[in-house]
Amino acid sequence: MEAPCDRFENKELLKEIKEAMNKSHEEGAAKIMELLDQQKNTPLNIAITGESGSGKSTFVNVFRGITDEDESAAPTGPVETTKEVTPYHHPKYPNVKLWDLPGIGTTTFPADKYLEHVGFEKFDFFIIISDTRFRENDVKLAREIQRMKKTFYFVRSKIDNDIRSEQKKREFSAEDTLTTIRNSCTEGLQNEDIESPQVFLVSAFEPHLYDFSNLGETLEKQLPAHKRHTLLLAMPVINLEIVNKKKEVFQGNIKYHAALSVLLSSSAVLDKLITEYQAGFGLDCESLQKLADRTGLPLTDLKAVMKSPLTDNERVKALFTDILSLSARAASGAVDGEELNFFSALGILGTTALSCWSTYNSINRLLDMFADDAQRVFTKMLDHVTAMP
Ligand SMILES: Nc1nc2c(ncn2[C@@H]2O[C@H](COP(=O)(O)OP(=O)(O)OP(=O)(O)O)[C@@H](O)[C@H]2O)c(=O)[nH]1
Ligand SMILES: [Mg+2]
Repeated sequence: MEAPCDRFENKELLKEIKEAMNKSHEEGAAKIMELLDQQKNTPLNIAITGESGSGKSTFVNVFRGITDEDESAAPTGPVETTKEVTPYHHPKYPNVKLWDLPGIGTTTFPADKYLEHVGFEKFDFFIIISDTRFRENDVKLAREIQRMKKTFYFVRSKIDNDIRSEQKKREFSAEDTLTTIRNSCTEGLQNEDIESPQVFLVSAFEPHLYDFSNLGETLEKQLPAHKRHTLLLAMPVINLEIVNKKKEVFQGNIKYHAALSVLLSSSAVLDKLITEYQAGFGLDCESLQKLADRTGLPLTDLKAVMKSPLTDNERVKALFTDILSLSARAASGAVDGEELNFFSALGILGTTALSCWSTYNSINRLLDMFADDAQRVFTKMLDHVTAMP
């Protein structure tokens, strides 16, 4: 599998940076910034469709890590609400949009006209949601999406309801219930000539359970490399694996940030990076508050497990300066040529490369701190929700 950031391992890009570096450090820095910005602004458009009441808008909100009560939430409820094609930005990554589409049955369009109406070309993939077996409209739509050479995934929603009603039976097994639902959905779709349908059983109220993680993993694997990191950063933290993957995405860029911060000798690079890490891991004040609102876990309990200072970038930077001086001392003794190779590949040499190297180490430790916090916050949240009656 390709690494999430392999666009940046592209020799052409390294060459571009090196050429700019040969002109001047400023031009080199500007080139690195341009490429980082390009990467950050990669658009990802996800279409959420399905019949009325199936849970589309709720899914849109969960994916964006917000509650249905949030002022930017897609309206949800037992009466029909999604009537227009509506994009919802991810709160931290405006380049990521979830499009809440009216169910095909809510419109008067046949499947082909429906796809035209919603502007199918812009979507990276479709998620077709149903809270029962998939019906005629879902199948027609899937066929049409396939004809348009686009990808679709089936989400069978509200699995918590199924589990709850089955639990009342004497011979209850969650595993068997899930297998039965999964097989019935898959067979139903296969009978309608949908080849190897990808079906995920999801509860928007319990995204850490059932197939939400599998869905995320599948989307990630099947997206083109340059979109993969965009998805990973925007994904809500629903398991510890996602924390690790987000960390890997961030790690892939550290050398560029280290180079930038040295070339520009500006603390703004670090400021931005801290904000990015907090946003990606959901550790900024706003995301933590939303997590608290969603789970009923007091914000103070979440903050209590964190080691990174929450809002105060000055404190993070002070910490960083300490780490930096430690790394610099270590670097003065023990840097070998190989460790500096990636900076020389960018066209950065000599003592500047040494500075980049220690900054690189320091940012790595900073990232460790945020990733560890994200793990602790997630574990705390999970302990809380699993202890709930
Ligand atoms: N138990 C349970 N209820 C859910 C889940 N997802 C959505 N619901 C509920 O199902 C109802 C409909 O959800 P919406 O998200 O508004 O459905 P929609 O597909 O956007 O509906 P329209 O806008 O009418 O097309 C709401 O009352 C939700 O709270 C879920 O995973 N579990
Ligand atoms: Mg809706």
